[in-house]
Amino acid sequence: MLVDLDYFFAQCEEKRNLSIKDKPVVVCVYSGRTEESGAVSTANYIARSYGVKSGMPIYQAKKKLENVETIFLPVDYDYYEKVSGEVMRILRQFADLFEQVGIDEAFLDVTLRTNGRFQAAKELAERIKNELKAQLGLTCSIGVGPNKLVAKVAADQNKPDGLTVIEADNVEHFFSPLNVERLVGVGTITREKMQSMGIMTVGDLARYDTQKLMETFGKMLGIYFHNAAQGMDNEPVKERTETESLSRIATLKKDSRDTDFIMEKTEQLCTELHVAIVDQKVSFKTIGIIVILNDMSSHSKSRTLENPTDSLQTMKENVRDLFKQFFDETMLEARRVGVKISNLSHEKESQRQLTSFIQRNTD
Ligand code: TTP
Ligand code: MG
Repeated sequence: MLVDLDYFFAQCEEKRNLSIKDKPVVVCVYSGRTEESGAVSTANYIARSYGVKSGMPIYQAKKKLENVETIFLPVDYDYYEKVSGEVMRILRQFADLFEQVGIDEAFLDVTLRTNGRFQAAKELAERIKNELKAQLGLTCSIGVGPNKLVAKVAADQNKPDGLTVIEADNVEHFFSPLNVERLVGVGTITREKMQSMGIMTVGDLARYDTQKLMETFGKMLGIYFHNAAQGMDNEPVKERTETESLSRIATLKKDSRDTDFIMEKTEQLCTELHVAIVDQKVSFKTIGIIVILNDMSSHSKSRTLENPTDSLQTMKENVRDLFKQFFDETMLEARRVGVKISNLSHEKESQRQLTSFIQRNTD
């Protein structure tokens, strides 16, 4: 399934200020040249009903909303990132395999936990919607399908607050009347080109001569369009660690080279990191410390373990050792200290489930 948050940046703004919810809300990227220069990042659905869209110049949006009390706000990426983190943390719990694809979108492979049953997937999607609503007060649109492409197109079908389930047998029926630009990878230029070839709908594209598609768009894209138009897609949901490493750093209450005093602060950092890795189901193999000394010079020291682990105890022990070693080599005091883990790997749980699933189904 694909989960896509509705009018995300504007919905985040509504979340922190409920009083704007019943008004048009337009989130803007101000370029700073003049007071009104810049573009619309996104808008809530009330503003959209006046014709406001992502990418539109701000003055144009203002014109469309001329006599309407409208809330214009500047983008606040840090805040949206934070909300996004909370959303993803919830979504991840519902997936066998999880792949975030944008600030407000993620693919969830739920094949194992639903035994491949669409009815169960639909119920799961409803639970996800309820959970996001209850915990964060946010709405999303979900598409469920036999593959990523169909799930994505389905998610776009009923917005906002939609849920669209397309079973394998229904893909052709669902896809063929759609305008071609609904397909992932068909932008304005491609759409115009296709229209000039008489291809208006996905069905038209599905029936179009593959050879000619390849001649017009190149071999790779031609084949892609041909397959995509039939709803065919074999891309797996790819688990990935968003970050190669995770770190936390903090300022000490006073400059120090006392390992016990430093460990008091550092143990907190370890605990924070531990929460993050348990959450993301990752293990680390390399652990390091970061030290900024009172002469403002910055240092790091790390060691690589024999095997990956997610143990908090191991983390703390190694960090303490590293600090001891570090202060053997310097006379200065630390001002800021940090912990960094790298060489991250996903725990094998999803892998194991997948293998047993494949085995079960090929027996
Ligand atoms: P989208 O998911 O494409 O849009 P949306 O969440 O605002 O609306 P929808 O209900 O249709 O899903 O993009 C996610 C965020 O990315 C969006 O809230 C703001 C940002 N964005 C831009 O800044 N510029 C753009 O042109 C687009 C499309 C999105
Ligand atoms: Mg969205």
